[in-house]
Amino acid sequence: MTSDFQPLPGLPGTLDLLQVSRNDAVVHVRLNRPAKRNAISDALVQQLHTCFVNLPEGVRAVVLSGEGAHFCAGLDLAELVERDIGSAVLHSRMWHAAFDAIQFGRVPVVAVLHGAVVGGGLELATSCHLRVAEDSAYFGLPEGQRGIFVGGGGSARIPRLMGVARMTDLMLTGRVYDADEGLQVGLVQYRVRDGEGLARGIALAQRIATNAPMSNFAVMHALPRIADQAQSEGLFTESLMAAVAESTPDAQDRLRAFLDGRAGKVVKS
Ligand code: 1HE
Repeated sequence: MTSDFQPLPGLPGTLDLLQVSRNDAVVHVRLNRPAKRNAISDALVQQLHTCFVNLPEGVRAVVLSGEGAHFCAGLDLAELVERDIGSAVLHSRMWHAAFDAIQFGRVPVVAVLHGAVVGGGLELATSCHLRVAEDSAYFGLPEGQRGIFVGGGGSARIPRLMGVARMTDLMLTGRVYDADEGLQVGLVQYRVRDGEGLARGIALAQRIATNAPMSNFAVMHALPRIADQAQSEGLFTESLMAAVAESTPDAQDRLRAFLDGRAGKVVKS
């Protein structure tokens, strides 16, 4: 936890596999199972779900990171017991529910990635809205080697970022991308040095938290759906979403502030 962040009380249930802290409008969720490289057990996936569906009022953005030397080693292979087909489907659906609560939840989530971001760990990272990679981060999908398939939404989310051909390569050959390759193929949007990821993630989250909530909602919920629609339907959805956003008092205040010279200009960063 960074010094400005305080433990966030009041979330339901036991969240012993997460460290959850808050500083004003930003919540920091840290995977906290370093002895197992933050491998995602059933308990951890359920705790992620509980955490993200119960974010308190006033939270505007989340940073997600991992404790220890790695962001996340993926599915807890020790729990990969023999399941009948029905239970296996439900197990995957449990992951989908948790990661949907992140992607289509209340607020944008910035993932800060270091070390292994593999298998289900990459599925988790790609359910977030922005990804910051430190030098040490690397990305792989060892499911092929383990004799299984992705089950946490990876087949839907990862190709949307880097394409089916690249995902096929990672899964068939065990190829691993380093942090620079992750940036190059579109898996991550920001690259920083080791140890700088959290500060960058928090700075991004604080910036995101200043946006109008309805604009953030539109980006999170409308943008990916429009990308999945045919152009005609997409344009119609866009018009509806634009009208909703424009009609909020927040939008009207912000537009007035610009016209009155009280709002910042767009400048080169
Ligand atoms: C684990 C897991 C795990 C570590 N499940 N226990 N994921 C994988 O195939 C990745 C498997 N893990 C690794 O390749 C390596 O552990 C790492 C590169 C991530 C880290 O290496 P290292 O040297 O830092 O740690 P380690 O010594 O390998 O592991 C430390 C402990 O964590 C050790 O347990 P210990 O009791 O012997 O100390 C490991 O067994 C344990 N551990 N990773 C269980 N994944 C919804 S479908 C998703 C499908 C997938 O995610 S498939 C990919 C699974």
